[in-house]
Amino acid sequence: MKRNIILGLLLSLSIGLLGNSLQAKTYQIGNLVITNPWARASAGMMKNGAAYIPKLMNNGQTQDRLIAVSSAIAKKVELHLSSVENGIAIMRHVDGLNLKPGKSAVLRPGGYHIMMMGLHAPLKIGQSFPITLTFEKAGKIEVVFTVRKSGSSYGSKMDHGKMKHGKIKP
Ligand SMILES: [Cu+2]
Repeated sequence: MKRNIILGLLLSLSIGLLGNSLQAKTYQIGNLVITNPWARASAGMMKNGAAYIPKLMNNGQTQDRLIAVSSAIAKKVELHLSSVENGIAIMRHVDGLNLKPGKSAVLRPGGYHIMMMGLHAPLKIGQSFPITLTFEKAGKIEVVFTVRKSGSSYGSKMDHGKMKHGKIKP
């Protein structure tokens, strides 16, 4: 009888731990909430990588703006926007991303993303690394991105690696 109680306790404890690991990973700075940041695993010798934020919520009353991204993971880290022009998928460097009050923005494959050019090492599944995000009003926050398999439920089917770069501003 006593043993069953202990087993039950252990079971609920381990379920609790499992539940925690499946919970959304969130970061908050001021009125902004950043949920589940992730990066795509890089294939072989690929020197470029991309990082995404499925949900970037602005709970404030005023607009904010993501104005800079930086990390020691690669030689150069920039905010990019992918689009399709004349049937060709391209991406270009953008100055920032507006975050409207009461709305959420998304950084995803095929849209806005953080581009890492000249990775110092391949991004392997399960690894994590920091990127510092700078917002016009809320300020700076270091966020940890988890490396996931490309084509995971976090992404889309669009293959970033096959894209051509548009003009990149200095
Ligand atoms: Cu890009």
